[in-house]
Amino acid sequence: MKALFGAVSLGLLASVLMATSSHLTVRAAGPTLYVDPAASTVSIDDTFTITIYVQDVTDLFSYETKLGFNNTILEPLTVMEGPFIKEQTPSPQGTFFLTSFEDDFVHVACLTLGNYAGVSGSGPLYDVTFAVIGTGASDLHLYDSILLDSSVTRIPHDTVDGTMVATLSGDINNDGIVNVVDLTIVSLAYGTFEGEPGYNPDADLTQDGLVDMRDLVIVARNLGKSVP
Ligand SMILES: [Ca+2]
Ligand SMILES: [Ca+2]
Repeated sequence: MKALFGAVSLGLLASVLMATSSHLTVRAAGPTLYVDPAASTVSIDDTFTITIYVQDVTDLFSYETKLGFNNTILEPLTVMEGPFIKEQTPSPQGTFFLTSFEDDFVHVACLTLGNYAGVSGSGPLYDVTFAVIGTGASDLHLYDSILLDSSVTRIPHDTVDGTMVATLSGDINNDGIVNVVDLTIVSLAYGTFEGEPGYNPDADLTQDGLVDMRDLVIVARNLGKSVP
């Protein structure tokens, strides 16, 4: 009975691993810096946050990265150090975390204070929060990255960029402005369920199969906004 239970558990584990790996196909094994989420869709005038992770690193003592973005769409607001080194370092002095906002990239460096071992494994290095100031697509491009171990040796690694798309939420007819035309399109479909006559998937902004007040509120909240 024990053997049978083991076999079933392994089968379940294998299917869970397969389901998980399908989301990780862009990253090979080995030390990698990557942007999470890999792809985002955000409305203009909102803020959004991405996290830069390190994967499968050994003895990470310090690092430096640049994160490039399209400055007609994004404006960086804050950079926050993540827990990967900060909360796992054996150094009682902790880390020193530096950021600077340049025209079209965020420059980050972080080091362990004192002669201590680095941190191994995978985890978040830092978060960047952006204001969305325009519509369109932007790469979130990791480049000029340096990972150092505690003997000041460079750790070879891959980088995987992210992307984001900024839209004007509530602009149902896609003419670059949210106005009474968009409100009226929602109104004409108001109260309809998916599959019913009159249901308009474009008006169902929440994509929950019903056009109701929640959809109207999204348009109303963005009334007057336009693409610059
Ligand atoms: Ca419109
Ligand atoms: Ca809806």
